[in-house]
Formats: sequence, C-alpha cells, structure tokens
Amino acid sequence: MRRISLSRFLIEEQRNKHVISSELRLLIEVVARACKAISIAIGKGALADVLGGAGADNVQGEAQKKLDVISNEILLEANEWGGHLAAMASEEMELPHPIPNRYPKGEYLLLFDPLDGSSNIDINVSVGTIFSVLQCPEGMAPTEQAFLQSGTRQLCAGYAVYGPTTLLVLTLGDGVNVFTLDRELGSFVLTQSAVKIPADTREFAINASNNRHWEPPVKRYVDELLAGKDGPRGSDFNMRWVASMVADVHRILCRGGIFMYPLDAKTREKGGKLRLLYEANPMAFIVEQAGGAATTGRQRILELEPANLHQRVPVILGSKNEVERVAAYHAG
Ligand code: P6P
Repeated sequence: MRRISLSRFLIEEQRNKHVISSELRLLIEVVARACKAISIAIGKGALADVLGGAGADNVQGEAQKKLDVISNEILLEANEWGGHLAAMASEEMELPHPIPNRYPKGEYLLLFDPLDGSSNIDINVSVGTIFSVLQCPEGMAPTEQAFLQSGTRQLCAGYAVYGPTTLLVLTLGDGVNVFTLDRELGSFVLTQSAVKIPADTREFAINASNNRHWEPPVKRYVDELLAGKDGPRGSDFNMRWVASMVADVHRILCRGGIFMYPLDAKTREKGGKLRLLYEANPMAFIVEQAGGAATTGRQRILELEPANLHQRVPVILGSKNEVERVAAYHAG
C-alpha cells in the first residue's frame, strides 16, 4: 500500500479522475483538519474539563455533552471562512448556519453530526464525526429547503472514528478509502483502498433491549439468527452493539455485518431513531460504495426524499445478502 497523504490522494483524484473540483477538495481538507482538532479535544478527556454535560438540550431534545458543543464549534469555525460553502447544517443546530457576510460564499452545502455516539464519551468508548456534502441548487437561497435532497445527490460523504486510532473514511462516489491520522506527521495517510464489505456475514448489530417493540419482520430475522446452527439459518451468529453508529458501521466496513436501528413501537411516532440527512444518508452512501446495501426495510435509504432537516429514518445496512433478506421479510 503506497502511503500517500490525504492531500495527495485528493489532488490525484481531482487531476486524474476529475471526480472532485478544487473547491470540493478544499472542503474535504478543511473538514479533515477539523476532525484532527476534534480528535485532540476528545483525547484530553478529564484533563481538559471537556467531559460531562453542557447543561442544555439540543434540537433533538437530547442532553448535549460539552464535546458535542465543542465539536460543532470546531466544524463551524473551520468551514465558514473558506469560500467553499453556501451554508452548513448540524444535528446540534435547529436551523442551517449561514456563511457570515464578511466571508465569500461557495456552491456546496455541508451537513454533519459533529460527535455521534457522544453518550459514550464519558465511558471512553469510540465516537465519531459524520459528514455529507451536497450542491446548493442553482439560484436557491441556502435555507433548509436547499438541504432537502435525496441521498443519491451527495457528492461526498465520510466519517471520522475517534478510537484507538483516529481514522477518516471517505467516498467521493468512486469507492471507499480509509486514512489513518499519523499524529507525528499531523496528517491523514492512506491505509486502505477500495474497501469492500463481504456480502455475507455471521455478525449482527441491534439494540436487543428493544426486542418487544420490533415489527414482525425484524423479530423473525433476529429470532432466526439467535436460533443458530439448529435453526433455519443453519449457522451460529455473533452480536455486537457499541451504541455508537460510527463504531458499528466501521466494524461492518472492516469485516462485514448488519446494523439495524429499525422502526419500532418506541420510535414509530418520530419515524425512527437515526437522522436521515447527516447520519443515514452519508453512511448509506459509504456502505453502498463498498458493495453493501442500506434500506429502511421498505425502501433504499438513498432514494428517500427528505421532508425536513432533522427527519428520522429506520436504518438497516451492511452486508448485501443479509440486508436484502431483511428487506424481503418486510416485503413478505
Ligand atoms: P441506543 C448515538 O446516540 C446514536 O445516535 C447512534 O450513534 C447509535 O447507533 C444509537 O444512537 C444508539 O442508540 O438506543 O442503543 O442508545
């Protein structure tokens, strides 16, 4: 594996394959730099008084962690001056963040969950940043309406996972590549190219405490896995649930698996648990680019037409054959 920097990778993608513009290349580099700063802030933990609650709830009605607010601020400040964005939207902000008039505006829209899985922060479990890039529609003001585009319109999506190592996982619509933060160099270095998710798996991820709330297709699917080699699947299955989507998705990217946060009696009223625009869509784009599949159970996530910025959606993604089986059970 040639050890090239993220910057060189992006320049070569731009020069040789024309998959990105120089403005989009700048956007990705700025986001990557912000993720480095978030990684450093998280790494200080109790030493820098950044753990614990921020003393307020976010637009989702969830108690904000100090690092939720810090990560959000880092991404806003890193991106607002560069001239590449029309606006930004975040899980932590009710409305889109316009680019201040003192800075030039660009053609791209950046959406992010600045710190996903932050309930794990205080127990030192991996968390991450998820981001997605759209084009601002020609002649449209960069208000909420401009962000309401289906996931198939994404130009780029990625996540950083802050774990034993800090990784940046990126797709430009041309496959999935993984970069590892070299802390001595201070830059992300290409460590895995053209990632492929195995089509089959013996590992599933779901919050099993919701079992009594599941719809019949999900209950049937999970019961069959739990029945193991004596059951209809004829194999034993393993279960993992980190409760940090970035960590669970990254495991699936590395060794296969199926991740499920399905619609259930608890989340039905809200439409699901996870957010479409800055969690499900970027992850679905990455998973499909790695040969996996991503569905609500009833339709392909990337084809959903968003109704609002913080819309929630059921998510079933990962190894293609398993995701298709769950979708078939819903259709049946
Ligand atoms: P539960 C984290 O809060 C998150 O949004 C995802 O990262 C994660 O997969 C899910 O919620 C965990 O939800 O209900 O198991 O705590």
